[in-house]
Amino acid sequence: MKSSQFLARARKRIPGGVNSPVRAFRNVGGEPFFIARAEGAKIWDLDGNEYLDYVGSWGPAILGHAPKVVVDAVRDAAARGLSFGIPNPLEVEMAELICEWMPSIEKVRMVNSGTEATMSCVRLARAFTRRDKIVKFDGCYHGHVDALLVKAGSGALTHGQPSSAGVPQAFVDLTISLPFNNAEVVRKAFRENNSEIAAVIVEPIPANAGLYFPEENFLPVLREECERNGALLIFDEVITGFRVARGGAQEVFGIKPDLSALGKIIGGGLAVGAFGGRAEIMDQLSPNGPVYQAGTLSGNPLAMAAGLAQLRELDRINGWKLLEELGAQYEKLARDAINNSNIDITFHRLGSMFCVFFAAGPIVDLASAQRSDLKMFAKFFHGCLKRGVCFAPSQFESGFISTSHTPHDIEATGAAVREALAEL
Ligand code: KE4
Repeated sequence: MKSSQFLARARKRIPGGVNSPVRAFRNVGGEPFFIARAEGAKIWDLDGNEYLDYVGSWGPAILGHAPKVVVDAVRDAAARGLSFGIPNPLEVEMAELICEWMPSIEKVRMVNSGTEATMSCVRLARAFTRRDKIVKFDGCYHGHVDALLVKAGSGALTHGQPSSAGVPQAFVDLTISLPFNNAEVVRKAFRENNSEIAAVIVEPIPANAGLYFPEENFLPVLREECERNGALLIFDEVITGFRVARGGAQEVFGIKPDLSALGKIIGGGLAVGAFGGRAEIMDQLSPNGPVYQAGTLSGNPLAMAAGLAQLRELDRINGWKLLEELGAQYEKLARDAINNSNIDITFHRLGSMFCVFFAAGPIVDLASAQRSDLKMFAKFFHGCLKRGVCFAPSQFESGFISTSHTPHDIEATGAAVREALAEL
């Protein structure tokens, strides 16, 4: 069966035909294709098309698709049992690796998605501080947690519902969403709410309204203000963790959060999240403390085997160095194509993450990202797709290069981008 036939069937039994909204192509038009298989930097759809893939499963595929070390590890683990609900050695090895690579994390608990990770961080912070209010930033996306679906990014923004229906006003009232990169507004929020703010949660490098960066003083001000007011600083590193550096964004910026949320890469493509931080905070969790949090499949051996294999391979090949080289090569080609196009475009890249905004810069927050011309982006997306390059089907996402991409793949991508821009 072809993609269109599966899509017709899917729409009958799955809302929008997809199990996650951003896959629906609503922001770019057209119909999503269905994957037949994926390997390395490439994906093939049911209709016989081959693409160079920069969605990368939205971050997990940092080694590319079906890396041998990960597939072998999953196969070996599966032969010994799929899930036990009884402690297994691999979850200890994963906890030790995370704590070694991210020293701000003294204790960590595995969960099954980034959403569970951020949700658990919020509950823990509220219990530890005995406060209720949470500060987040417009356009940052932390999963579909009720408390955080306020002016959220990613699919919520893509589909025009940054503040979701179904979240009680009482929850919204406890969430303060501020513009990113505005230190004065953060200070003001603490002055106005200081004894009530439990935590500030932030994507240290926002990647869910497109990709943009913290200005020099911004993250340090968050750290200072939380310290001064007895609130916790939560870094949502579900995307940036182990991607932008071995120790994530907290290593890049030299800032120690009180709690971190992780996901994506640590699962090697299987469903995994994790949250961790200072032991005195984490020990508030059941069974040691009064904060309940649990999960049938948390730390299951398959997901642990996949994540450990991926992280260890990334370290063995010093993947971050290769990703920087490939990213720099792509940036040069993309900037040449953009300069050649005479279109208002802002290109952002950090390591293997990149984004093409169809708007003049500077782009430093959600408001500036929303100046982007979504119609132009849609044409660009399809122009690249028909040339065999698959970017994220939304202006408000980031692209991901993997260690499986080759310099030749990057050259071909640069050529497709140049032609797609010339066609606009
Ligand atoms: P999950 O619950 O989707 O595993 O993770 C939620 C999450 C938390 N924090 C950050 C910074 C995230 O980016 C995400 C999820 N990312 C989106 C794409 N930007 C997932 C793609 C999707 O929703 O289908």
